[in-house]
Amino acid sequence: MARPDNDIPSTLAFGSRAVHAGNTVDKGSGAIRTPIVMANSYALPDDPSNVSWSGTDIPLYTRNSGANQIALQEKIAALEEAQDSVALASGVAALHAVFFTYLNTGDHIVVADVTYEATWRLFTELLPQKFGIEATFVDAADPESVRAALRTNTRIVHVEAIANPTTKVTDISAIADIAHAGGALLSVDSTFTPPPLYRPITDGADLVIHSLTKYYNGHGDAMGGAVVGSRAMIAPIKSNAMVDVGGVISPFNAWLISRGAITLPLRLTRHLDSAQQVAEFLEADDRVAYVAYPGLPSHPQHEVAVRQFGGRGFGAMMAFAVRGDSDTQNRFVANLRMITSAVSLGHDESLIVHVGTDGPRVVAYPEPFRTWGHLRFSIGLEDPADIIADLSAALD
Ligand code: PYR
Repeated sequence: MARPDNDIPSTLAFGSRAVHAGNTVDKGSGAIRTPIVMANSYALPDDPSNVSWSGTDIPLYTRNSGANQIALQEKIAALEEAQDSVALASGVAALHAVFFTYLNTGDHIVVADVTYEATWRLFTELLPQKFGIEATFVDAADPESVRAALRTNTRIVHVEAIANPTTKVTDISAIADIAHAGGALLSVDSTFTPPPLYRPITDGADLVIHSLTKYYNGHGDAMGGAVVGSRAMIAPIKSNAMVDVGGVISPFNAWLISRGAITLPLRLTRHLDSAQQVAEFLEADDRVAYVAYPGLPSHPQHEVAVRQFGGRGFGAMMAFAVRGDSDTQNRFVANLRMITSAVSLGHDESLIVHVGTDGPRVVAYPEPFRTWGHLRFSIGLEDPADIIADLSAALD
């Protein structure tokens, strides 16, 4: 039998790894695709005395590991050019896994001032109030403000490569140098910038977090999250978040996301091309107040984005506002005919959310990001001409 195990050469190009990594020929049936294994338990060896009940590398019990989790973890590690990854129930489960594993009561963390809403709440409510972990929010687009915020007890610097929802860009290699010089780890939420667009590990990140619900899966029908890093960094997260806390991904969702990830490079090419076209259309239209998209020279961190993403693209997320007040934004969204108003991103279909400009989180953003972000737009896989036509008609 050719290729009985997952022994694909590490020299394969990204697109080939997306197809083959993590997929094995099923020894029982001979099927050439890893089957969906909906089993809680796996047969123990004849002599189980050497089995580690808290181990995570052999299929034992779905809370420790399982065929589909292992397959997905192998695929993600191969695509991120990392030694290992851990797949969990959601992106938020992955965020918690990092912070609960690597922070202790009394520790300090430096967090970017523009982050995913659940990250913001984690550091303004749960971690300080219940666990005595203090966060300092800084403008991570200014590496010197990260340096200035470091303390002797700072354990982690946490940023997003492109920030949710305003598209602020962080210079990951600059922040990695600063965090490491200060004795801290760098964790990067790279959900807006999946590979092959970007791999923060290659710029010095210690831990990379993805909501797999988004581009990795890509079809809006399965939730998952992952943390990526070295074997030594991921092993304690596996035993903590999976075995001890139980935040595992279901086998079916792991299988769906593994299947979605096969077409990640193809989908991403389309997402990125369309996003650039849509951003240019919006910026040129007088009915639009502003567009924040890292691929536009008007974006404050455009130069950083050009260097960091190496010309491969600038993501497929943007924030913009129609000229007018909050009701105008709502009317515009209601007038859209093809584009759906819903949370989440990176799906096959375009999704728009009116996130508003008030509320404690947005008020804490520095300018210009405070007033950027009325409408967060995830550009989908529809024909870009149809996306532009829908936007244009709704602007009338
Ligand atoms: C978002 O819309 O940003 C989510 O992750 C749900």
